[in-house]
Amino acid sequence: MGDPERGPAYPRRAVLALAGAAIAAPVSAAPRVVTVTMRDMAFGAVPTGLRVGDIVEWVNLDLFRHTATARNKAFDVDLVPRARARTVLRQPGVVAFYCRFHPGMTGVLEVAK
Ligand SMILES: [Cu+2]
Repeated sequence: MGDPERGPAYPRRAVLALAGAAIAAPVSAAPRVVTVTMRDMAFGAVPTGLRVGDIVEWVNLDLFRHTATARNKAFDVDLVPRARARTVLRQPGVVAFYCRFHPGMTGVLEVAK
């Protein structure tokens, strides 16, 4: 009579321990990956709510080579057509960026702490 009840007790304890570990993990610290496109000679919409540690993936969907160049030199990504690359946002602040080949292409990232 004792054996059938004991059997399942061990797996159940293990499951509880795993659940506790999951709750303790710093879920809010996970960086976000957002996408900014280059298409038709323009940058696409820049997502809001960016924070330090988030990652921007620049995606060139255009027929031309473009760069995403920060005016404060925080990043400078050079992309041939169909290429993509990632930059990590390491500092808070407002960062204006442009394309070195087409200065009319501009955008702004707002990064919170
Ligand atoms: Cu360009």
